[in-house]
Amino acid sequence: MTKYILYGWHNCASASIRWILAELGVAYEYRLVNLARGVEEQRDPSFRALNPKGRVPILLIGDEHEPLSESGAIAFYLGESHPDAGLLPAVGTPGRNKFLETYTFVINSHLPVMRDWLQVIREVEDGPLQAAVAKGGALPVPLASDAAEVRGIRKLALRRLVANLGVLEAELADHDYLAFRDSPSVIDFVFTITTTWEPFIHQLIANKFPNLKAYRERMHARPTWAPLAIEEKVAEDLGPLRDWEQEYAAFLQ
Ligand SMILES: N[C@@H](CCC(=O)N[C@@H](CS)C(=O)NCC(=O)O)C(=O)O
Repeated sequence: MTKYILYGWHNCASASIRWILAELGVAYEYRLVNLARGVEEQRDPSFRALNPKGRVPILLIGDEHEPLSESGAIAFYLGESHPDAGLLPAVGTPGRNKFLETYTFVINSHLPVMRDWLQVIREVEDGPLQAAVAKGGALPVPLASDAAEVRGIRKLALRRLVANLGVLEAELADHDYLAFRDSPSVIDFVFTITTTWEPFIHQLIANKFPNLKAYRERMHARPTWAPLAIEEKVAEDLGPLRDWEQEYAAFLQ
């Protein structure tokens, strides 16, 4: 019997959970929630009953189908529930505290900045988020009301992103994986997925952060990555900057 059911959508926070499940070699049922503009299954009341925040991923656990949302919580839960895989140092073992430090940094500092950058991109593509919110009364909360504010948020997000990546770059100076480890932990999968969300971020890493670039390649060389990348429709091509991104090109230097 399948112990887990995962709700997700292509190349987003749920992909890190799929990657961890693949690493664990655990069978699960996967249910796609179509987040595409105009479909937006995340607004459906039956989905909201599982996660009132209206977001993926959600993991249903065990025969009771207990729902757990938040990629950080799910990754931690899976690491702890499958100790033999060594993807999360147990309480009282070496490296546990450093793991918690980096884990919290990625969840607390890196993920919200990625969200700010991506959310304003969506705002540019869709028009003001207020309209999207009015449509469904749903998250995401409106971020910006005019173009100047959008630019300000993007620039602040990029400054914070560069600072955050600098912290992780330093961690990788003497170690192959985050949290000063020589083997992967759950946070490596949570972080690495974020580097495929947006070509500009990938480009930032390729240009400015050699340790992170090598680390990203190391993570993508894992046998579990290639099949997942195909299923998640991840584009590896760096591609040229889009017109509106030119304004931020200085951050890539
Ligand atoms: N903090 C949450 C964020 C999850 C999240 O934002 N998921 C996005 C897809 S990557 C989503 O469901 N978006 C739907 C929406 O915002 O309406 C986590 O890490 O799980």
